[in-house]
Amino acid sequence: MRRYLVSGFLALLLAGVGLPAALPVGAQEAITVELAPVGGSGISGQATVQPMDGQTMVVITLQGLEPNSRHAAHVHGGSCGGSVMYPLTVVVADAEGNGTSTSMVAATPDASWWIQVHRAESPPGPGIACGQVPS
Ligand SMILES: [Cu+2]
Repeated sequence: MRRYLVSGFLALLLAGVGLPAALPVGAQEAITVELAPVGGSGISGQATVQPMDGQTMVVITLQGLEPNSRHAAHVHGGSCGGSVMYPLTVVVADAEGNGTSTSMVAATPDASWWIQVHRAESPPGPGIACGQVPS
């Protein structure tokens, strides 16, 4: 029985399951956060939240943005409308409107984290996509 569990786990690791091929030392399992449209924006995507050594790497990917646009992103506390807990790297869209951002946050994630991307860079304006880190 145990052997099956172990080999199943290895198969998941080998299959990638959205993880880097080799996790950095101290890395824990990555958490996927669905970023849903806010206010009928039509913008959605995902954030990958990867705790490692007391810090957290947050990688945001969004589709449907204006080409070559820039968007402030934050970890908000308690809800999309909560106060900013941690600023994140600005999301930059390419010519096809696909946006990415990679940040390191000096804290570990929990369900009080809501990841939100805003309409503009500065001032950020309203949220366009937001999602809660699952507990
Ligand atoms: Cu924000």
